[in-house]
Amino acid sequence: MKETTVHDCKVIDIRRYTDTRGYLSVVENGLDIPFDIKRIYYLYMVPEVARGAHAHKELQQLLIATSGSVEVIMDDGKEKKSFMMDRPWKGLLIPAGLWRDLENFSGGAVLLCLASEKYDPEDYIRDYNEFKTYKGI
Ligand code: T46
Repeated sequence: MKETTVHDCKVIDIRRYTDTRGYLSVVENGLDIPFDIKRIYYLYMVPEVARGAHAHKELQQLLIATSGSVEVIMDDGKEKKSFMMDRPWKGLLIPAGLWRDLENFSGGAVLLCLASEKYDPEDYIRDYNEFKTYKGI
């Protein structure tokens, strides 16, 4: 996890089915993403503030802006990469060991997160210097 870089983040196309009634997108365990989903949560009614500002030691995630748009800035301590999540069929796969900042939530944005682990406050690194030390930088 300590070796992951921003280049290990991947935007994937989420399966979608459409007909005259609109769209349906699906993420299924064992089929669409490289981890089992143990938890889901979502961010919404976010005012003009930044969220995130932490890294996870073990947690893997898939982030989907199911409505509106959100900028996700990934950081491996050496390099940053920005992902504009603005389509409900795009998912950002985030491996463990990377810092993330969530910025520029549009009005009405909903950011859905599918997570590989249950909630564990011990998995968070919330201090950037500590993160750099963790990455051996
Ligand atoms: C992440 C980004 C995208 C819980 O009690 N259980 C949970 O499963 C989660 C995710 C949060 N919480 C509590 C802990 C805090 O008191 O909810 C409060 C807000 O959490 P946090 O400040 O971590 O929120 P964000 O938006 O900065 O980060 C969250 C996730 O925590 C994080 O894993 O990657 O969304």
